[in-house]
Amino acid sequence: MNTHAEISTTTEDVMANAIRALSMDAVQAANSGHPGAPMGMADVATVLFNRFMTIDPSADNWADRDRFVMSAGHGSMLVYAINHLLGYDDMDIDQVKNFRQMGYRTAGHPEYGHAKGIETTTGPLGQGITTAVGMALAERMDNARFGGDLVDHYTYVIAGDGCLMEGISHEAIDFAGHMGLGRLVVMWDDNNITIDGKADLSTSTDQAARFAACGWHVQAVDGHDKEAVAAAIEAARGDPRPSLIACKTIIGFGAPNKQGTSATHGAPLGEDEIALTRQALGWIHAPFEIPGEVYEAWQAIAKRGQAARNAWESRLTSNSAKVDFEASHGVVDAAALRAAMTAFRKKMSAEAPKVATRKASEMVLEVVNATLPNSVGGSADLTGSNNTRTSGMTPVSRDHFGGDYIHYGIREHGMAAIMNGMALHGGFKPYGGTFLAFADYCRGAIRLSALMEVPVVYVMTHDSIGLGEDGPTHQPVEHVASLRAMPNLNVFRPADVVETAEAWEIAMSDTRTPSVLCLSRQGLPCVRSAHVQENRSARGAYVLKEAPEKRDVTLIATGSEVELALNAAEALAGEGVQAAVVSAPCFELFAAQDAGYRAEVLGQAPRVGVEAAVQQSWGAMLGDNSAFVGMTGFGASAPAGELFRHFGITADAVVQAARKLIT
Ligand SMILES: Cc1ncc(C[n+]2csc(CCOP(=O)(O)OP(=O)(O)O)c2C)c(N)n1
Repeated sequence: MNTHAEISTTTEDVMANAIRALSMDAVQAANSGHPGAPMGMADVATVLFNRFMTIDPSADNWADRDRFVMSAGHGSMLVYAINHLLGYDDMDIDQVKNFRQMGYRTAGHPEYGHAKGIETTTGPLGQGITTAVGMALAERMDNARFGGDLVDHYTYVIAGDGCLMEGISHEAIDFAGHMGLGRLVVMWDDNNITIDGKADLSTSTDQAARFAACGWHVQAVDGHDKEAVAAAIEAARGDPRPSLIACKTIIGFGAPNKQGTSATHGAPLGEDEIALTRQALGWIHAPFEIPGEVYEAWQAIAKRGQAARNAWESRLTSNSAKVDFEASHGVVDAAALRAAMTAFRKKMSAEAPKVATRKASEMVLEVVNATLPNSVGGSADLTGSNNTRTSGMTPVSRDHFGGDYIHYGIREHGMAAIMNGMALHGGFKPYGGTFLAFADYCRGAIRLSALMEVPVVYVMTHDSIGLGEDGPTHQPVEHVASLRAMPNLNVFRPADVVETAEAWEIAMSDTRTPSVLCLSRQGLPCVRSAHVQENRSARGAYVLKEAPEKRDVTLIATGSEVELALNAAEALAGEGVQAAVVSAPCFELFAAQDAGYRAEVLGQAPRVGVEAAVQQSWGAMLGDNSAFVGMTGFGASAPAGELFRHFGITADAVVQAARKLIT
């Protein structure tokens, strides 16, 4: 491994100043952005990359690269400057000059998928450090499966005061310490500045003591003393615990009148201050002009990484687990999953069990987990309620990274971000559970799953007042609608065991869209007892029961209310009313169907929607001549059957609503 012995600090000073210059000039050109953090952390980042990082910009997805996460995402120019200097082929100087402009990769905050070398989207403070915990966990788990010849890398994070103040950071550091994630190194930009002024306006936490209490290795250094920083990173790498390095820095380092103040945090320095900064740093070059020898110094890092990757490729070629390694880091074997799920559905349709969809989900997962070797389950301390652990799964622990089930503890937000990190790292297909009512606790990270197009699966059980006695704190009412409001998120609410299997097949095969499965606590009859090859849920909604003659009304329902709609249709038939029943397990997939299919399913007749939740999100399903049977406020604490009657979500209510519409 590279050592720091032969590195000239003079060169590193200039390398760091190149980050500073690009950052202040790009922010000035954009007339917006955050120069302070990149200028303050330029020395730390330079030492990290120059002496420790092993990455190959010509193979940005190389599985065994070190991961770097800029958790303080507002300091995005640090990432763009470094990636430009390293020579990533999609980060030319034009990208830097057009920081924050439409059509360029240099977005306001680093966005995964926009440019190479961005390991995760950051900006919402606290997400990066927690996502990095997921990456560091995945590294150890992958290492346990394939050994150090193929998996042997570090996850480095730069986090600011903001990241450490966010609540999610505590979930992250507690979990990482408990798991003993020794390959995780967090460099805290300890500059005591946030937006409103000094960080100590709003915090008095002894961060070193907090991290130490969570089982971390903790050091503090002057973040502008490169040898001290290097020694600390060296020690961090050698310690079996996750490491915090508190780097005392000056925000906006180099700007003579503004450094050390919140004025540098999130505004251009201004032409005059920039001119003075150039003088102070001894940086004589024009904006966006980088001397050849500075590029050379940075690109030596890339060359070193390329050599390391070539050596790794040779090791992979001769490794007996090559095929398995590549399969686990590739996309899910959708054909195998489809075959297994189709056989399972056929069996279920024949047996037609009445089970809660959370139980159905467990039955499905037995097959999913047997079919996909790299699925990793978990729950935020609700394993027995979420039914997420299947037979043969073993818990992951600091002594057993070979496990495949994660006890995330009571850390829903952390769980969601950690799953993002595992999925981004590669090698694993994570799913994790909690109660649907606590989806809001995960929301910040679910939003990043959706934005990054990371297809993790959220198992959200106890999906309505149907959970009964736990009462309104635990009864989701607005959650399904609010999740449906999120772009690029598939929200499934399956009606029975067959739809649950269909939902899982779609969720686990997807390569770009995360899924939330909303599952019932209460038992639900099998409404799909006639087997068909087709995965009907893939079209989002479908006619479950057509009216024998021309439709008078279409009843549209999801999840537990499909049973009610079927009963209502039968009652209406007794009165000579022609009612069709549409099951709509996934509104998003339905919206993606062609207009002809949607019109055929929804029909011309008046429509009644039924869902034990608020009406919002039903607009496109219902149209004008329609009614909705659902919730209008919070639930209550009582047995489930009583609650459905109390809130008027019954087959009888559906019948009445239909009658009213058609007379
Ligand atoms: C969840 C979240 N809340 C608020 C913000 C807005 N915000 C961006 S940076 C920042 C202050 C961060 O302070 P610090 O981490 O110390 O960064 P520095 O001032 O050192 O650059 C805030 C509040 C955000 N990006 N994310």
